[in-house]
Amino acid sequence: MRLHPALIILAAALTLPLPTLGSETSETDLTIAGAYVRMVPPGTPNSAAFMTISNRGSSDRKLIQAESPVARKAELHTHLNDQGVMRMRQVADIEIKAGAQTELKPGGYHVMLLDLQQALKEGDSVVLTLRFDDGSTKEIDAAVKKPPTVMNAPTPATHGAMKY
Ligand SMILES: [Cu+2]
Repeated sequence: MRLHPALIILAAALTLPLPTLGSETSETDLTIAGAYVRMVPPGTPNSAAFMTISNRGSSDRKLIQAESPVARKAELHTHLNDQGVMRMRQVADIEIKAGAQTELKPGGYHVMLLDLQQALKEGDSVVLTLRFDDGSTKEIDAAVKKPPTVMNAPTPATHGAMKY
């Protein structure tokens, strides 16, 4: 049996890797959903941002930096249970494993917004810029929301483990 030469060429072309497509998809391997910033009473110096980061790529990624125009400084934090007391601690990065997702949520990882430059009213939208270890950045809008009333999460004002 003989294949038509044109079919052979077509088959070869279909199996060729497409390098430009590969590098484009690495830009979009990370998606961010459900981003919000905790509404805080006026005069509160700090707040926090939460979201779910999904990594559809084949390599582990790390969130390494965050910034926002509403805060003088943004840090990556986690919560640790220190002998029954939940304390916040700064971390160097937040990992998002390949094919998995990492949730930033009250009581866990969060983007700490320090020294707020403006009041955060419910319904406001806050711009966050997130930088990842592959050099990519994402700019997202996070809605300002009231904290869930069901849980007794520590507020930024009781941020005992941190020095300013
Ligand atoms: Cu914090």
